[in-house]
Amino acid sequence: MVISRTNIIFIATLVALATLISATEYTVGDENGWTLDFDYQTWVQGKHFFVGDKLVFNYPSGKHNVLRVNGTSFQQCIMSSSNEALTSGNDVITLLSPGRKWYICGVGKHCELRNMKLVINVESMSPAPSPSTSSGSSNSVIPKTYGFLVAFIGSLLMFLV
Ligand SMILES: [Cu+2]
Repeated sequence: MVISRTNIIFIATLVALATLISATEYTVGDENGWTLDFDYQTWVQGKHFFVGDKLVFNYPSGKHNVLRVNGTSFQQCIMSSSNEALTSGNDVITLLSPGRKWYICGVGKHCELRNMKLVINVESMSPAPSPSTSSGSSNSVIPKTYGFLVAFIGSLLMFLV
């Protein structure tokens, strides 16, 4: 069987689109952003983070920063020189591997005294899209729309290439 260039492009497009759609972007603290005295422990509750998802830290540049640390540093709010700080004020972190991830603010005593610390658990795989058992839920509509879109763009490309 000969795999044509068209087929490869078609499949690659589908894979790229599927990846794009399945990745979720989480704005840490939602509209509050990355700030003082916010309860990030509660914010994390009920959320499921998967490899490929993104964390967005929003804050006024210069007021805070974002450090990825290990569990011990997280508990004690220790910043070692090896920790590279993100400082743009719109820092996007893509979750590349499963497991626990710890983030703190390295400015002043924001971690120790003002609760600027976030711990999440990244899961390795997205759950398989389940057929809409929850009837009436608006969530089930979106994947179907995207699925149609992917199929449409895919077939369009097949004709064009
Ligand atoms: Cu801070």
